[in-house]
Amino acid sequence: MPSSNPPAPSSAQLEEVKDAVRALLHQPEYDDGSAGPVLVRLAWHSAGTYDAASKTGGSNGAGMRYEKEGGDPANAGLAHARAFLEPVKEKFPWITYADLWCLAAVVAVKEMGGPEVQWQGGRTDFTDDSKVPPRGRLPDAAQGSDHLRHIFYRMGFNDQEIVALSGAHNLGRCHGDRSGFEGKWVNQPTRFSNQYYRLLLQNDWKKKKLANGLEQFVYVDEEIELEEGEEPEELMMLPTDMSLLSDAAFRPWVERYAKDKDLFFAHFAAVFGKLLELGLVRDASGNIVNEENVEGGYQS
Ligand code: HIF
Repeated sequence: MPSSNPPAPSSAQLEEVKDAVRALLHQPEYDDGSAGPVLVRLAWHSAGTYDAASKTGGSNGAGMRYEKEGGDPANAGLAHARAFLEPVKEKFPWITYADLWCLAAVVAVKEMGGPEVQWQGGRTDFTDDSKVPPRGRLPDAAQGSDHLRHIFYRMGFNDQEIVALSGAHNLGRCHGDRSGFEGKWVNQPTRFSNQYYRLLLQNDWKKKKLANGLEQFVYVDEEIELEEGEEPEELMMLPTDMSLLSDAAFRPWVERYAKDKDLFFAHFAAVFGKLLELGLVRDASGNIVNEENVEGGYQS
């Protein structure tokens, strides 16, 4: 590590960044009023390119700033998340994009009522696109449990971890102009809970073919109290979400997390923390050991 690198930030400096992220979460004009869900998705897509066999991809580098990764159709819509964070990067230029994207998700999960996810900084930013991972490593929501295992085993996760991670679909929604799927998984998509698992189990999900040819699963919640003139809103599940129910190894975890919110929170915190560390090689003092073409990194 060249000695011109800055010292690691103090916890007070990190707290300032976290405060700035907290301050931008409330976005009355955007989606369901919060930047939180799309920030969680940004962090996950930055890390979820990891391939354990070749040790490539992962949360280092912030490769989505380059067309090669940012322009991947799998990342459609994440420019919104990056734009939300740009003023924070401008105010605190010492933090790398790669660290900021992961930290913002940790702040968002907590602020939306979720658990505290362990986070460690030190990620560096690529200075060109030569180390950006190839496209095609993120999951395809139209597929089933074999595909989920193929994608998440590649990153080093097991079945329980796949189901625990999946609870993040409590948050946010699908957008026709991004993924082509439409709608939200739960009624309150800006509050972190285990509702996703309960709805999966309780409801009678019906297959629906969208005008673009994609198939998703839908349910209209009759019990929800509506304001006068309000239409009942359809909730949705992706084919990959439904595969958690039909798969004999996944389903017991869906049942446990539906019943036990504390267990889900504990397991989610652990697995999301693990996701954010994918692809990082740290030395004994926690600094990320990286080669050429990067910006950031702290003094050893
Ligand atoms: Fe998602 N996910 N995800 N996802 N995801 C979408 C939206 C969000 C998959 C597909 C989609 C995870 C796993 C998988 C979030 C967080 C996580 C969308 C809709 C699709 C299609 C995008 C759009 O149209 O805007 C698939 C196939 C996954 C493999 C199981 C993670 C576990 C659940 C890893 C995860 O953390 C979040 C948050 C959103 C909502 C984004 C928003 O803009 O509101």
